[in-house]
This record gives sequence, structure tokens and C-alpha cells, in this order.
Amino acid sequence: MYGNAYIDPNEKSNSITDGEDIQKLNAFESRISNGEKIEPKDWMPKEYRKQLVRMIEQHAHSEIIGALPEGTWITRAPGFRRKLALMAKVQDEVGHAQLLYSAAETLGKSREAMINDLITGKSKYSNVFNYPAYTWADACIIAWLIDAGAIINQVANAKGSYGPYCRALDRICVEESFHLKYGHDNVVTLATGSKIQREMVQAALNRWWPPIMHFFGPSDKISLHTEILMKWKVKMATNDDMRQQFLNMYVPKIWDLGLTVPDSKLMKNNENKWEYTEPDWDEFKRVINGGGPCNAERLAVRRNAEERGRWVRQALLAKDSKYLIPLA
Ligand code: FAQ
Repeated sequence: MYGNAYIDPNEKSNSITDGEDIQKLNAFESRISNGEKIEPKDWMPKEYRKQLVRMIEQHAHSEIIGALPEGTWITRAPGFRRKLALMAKVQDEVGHAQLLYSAAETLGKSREAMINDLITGKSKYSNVFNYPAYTWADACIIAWLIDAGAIINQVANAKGSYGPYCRALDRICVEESFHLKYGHDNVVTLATGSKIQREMVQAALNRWWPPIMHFFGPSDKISLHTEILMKWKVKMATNDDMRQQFLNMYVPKIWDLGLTVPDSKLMKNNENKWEYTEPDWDEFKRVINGGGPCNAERLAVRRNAEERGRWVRQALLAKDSKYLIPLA
């Protein structure tokens, strides 16, 4: 049903386009520079397929794992309206994972293989979801600023070259824009509330700032994949450009609320660029490789869900299932 077979990510190659048919490669690259979309059955270099599977799969994992820190606040959200809104948001995030797993499947890797790579710790997912949401304010900062970062990334990449990923991102961005408004409304409520509420939201912002700075990926100087992904229009902005865009859009909004950013070096320079303390990339590497405060807990939840849901998947796949037609 889908495109060619999945390419082994461990395969060794000297150059990323080694062994490719040069005419096909040129035609592929000129389609991309003309702004055409590449579709699952179209010819594509192995490396393009491999990079897309890696990136879309990590994105899908980030959405289902990303549902967990906020999910723990559904029962404790202040007031019925906020519970309903949070429940809808968390449900949306899981839905985004479904869209993204489907997009990745078009490249030939099965959903079972992806889930298996997640729960065995082989695949990565976004650094930010390996931190705890201690208070309601943490859940609000996630919904405002993490969603804001995600939108910056996704709006850019939705204009990229791979059709199924771009179409999934278009839909995701629409839903994320509601999340952003919901998160902003919650943060405004806390920042304009009592002294305790203001302190609580400031403390949450202080906790989340370093992971948010990491969220856009390592600086361009040390990023591994940016060059080829930009060339093939999978990524439409570099990690540093996305970080700058986020700072441009959200630092003024944070300051407007009377909150402070926990970085004494943060300022705009003469070239209208933000300067900031270089994020701690050792901490980033530790967290994305399984050593963050919540990695083990997050994967344990997914493993448990996988085991408990096995009978449902088996029942759905059983050939001789008899369906009961419910009485009216
Ligand atoms: N976390 O060479 P680069 C969301 C890894 S969705 C973990 O620069 P690249 C919705 C990277 O994979 C959030 N790992 O990589 C939501 C690579 O490792 P590898 C997710 C990271 O691909 C909101 C290595 O570092 N969004 O939040 C991270 O060119 C609220 C080298 O890095 C996406 O996935 C990171 N932050 O650029 C849900 C968007 N950054 O694979 C619930 C799609 C880098 O070689 C609540 N992805 N790494 O072992 C992308 O745009 C890109 O993959 C980047 C990284 C920009 C994330």
C-alpha cells in the first residue's frame, strides 16, 4: 500500500547520496527546488527517506509522550471548564501522534516497529517532555510556550517537500493554535492573579526556560542534520533561526505580563538578534539520551499502555471475529 521498503538506519555509507542514480537524484532535487511535493510512491534518495522517517517518527513519539506531563493535571485542573479544555488538548496531542505515525508509515516503517523503538528506548522524542509538571502553572507554561515553539517549527516545516508530512502539519497547526490561546489565557490568569499565583507561574517559567531553549535543537554550529534537511526542504528554518523567532515573538509577551526570563544575558544586539546564555548542551544530550528526570517514568507509561492494549489490537485483527449488532 505504501512506498518502498524501510531503509536500515544502521546502513553504512561514505556519502549520503552514494550509489544513487545521478539522473534521478538531479530530477528529484529540481522538483524540490521548484516547490513540488514529493509523494510516497515517487522516487526519492535513500537518505531522504531515512531522514524523514527519523524526524517524523521522533515528532510522533513527542506527541504521545507530550500528552503525559499535562495529562497528569486533568483531574487537578482548577475548575470544570479548564478540565474540559485540558482533556480536549491532551486528546488532540494523541491525535497528532496518530497523524504523524500514518505519515511515517507512508515511508515504509510500520507503526509496530516505531512503537517498539520508542518503548525500548531506541528512538528519541522531544527533550521537554522528560521534565515533571510539578504545579498547575507548569501545565500552563507547557500549553503556552511549548505549544508556541511547536507552532513555530511546524508552520515553517508545513511548507516543506514531503506531501504526507506537510498535510499532517497543516492540520496539527490549526489545533495547536487553539492550545496556544488556551495556554496563554491560563498564564494571563495566573500572572494577573494573587501574589501566590504570580510566584507560582514565575517559578514554573524559571523551571521550563532551559528545556524550552533546548527544544529547537542544538545550535547550528553543532547540528548534525540541518544542512541536508534544509537542502531537501524537510526543515525550512535552522534550529537557531527558530530559536530567534521564538524569542522575538514571546519574550516581549512574557515581559508584558510582568514576568522575567531567567537569563541575565538575554538582550537584543545591534543587529536586532537576541543574545542569550548558551544553553547547556551536555544537559540536553543527557536528557535526549535517556538521562532526564522523567525518561524512565515516561517510557514505563507507554510500555504499560502497549501491554494492556495488546488484547484489543489482537481482537481487532482476528480473522474470524463476530461482530454483535447492537439492538436499537
Ligand atoms: N529533543 O541535527 P539536529 C510538540 C536530536 S512536538 C530531542 O539539529 P534535526 C507538540 C536530533 O533528533 C515537539 N532530541 O536534528 C506538543 C538528533 O538526534 P539523532 C517535537 C532532539 O532533526 C506540545 C540530534 O539531536 N517536534 O511539542 C531535539 O536536524 C505540547 C541532533 O540534532 C518535532 O519533532 C529535541 N528538542 O533538528 C505536544 C518537530 N533537538 O536523530 C504536547 C520535527 C534535536 O541524530 C504538549 N522535528 N534533537 O539521534 C524537527 O523539526 C527537528 O527534528 C528538530 C531537530 C528541530 C527537533
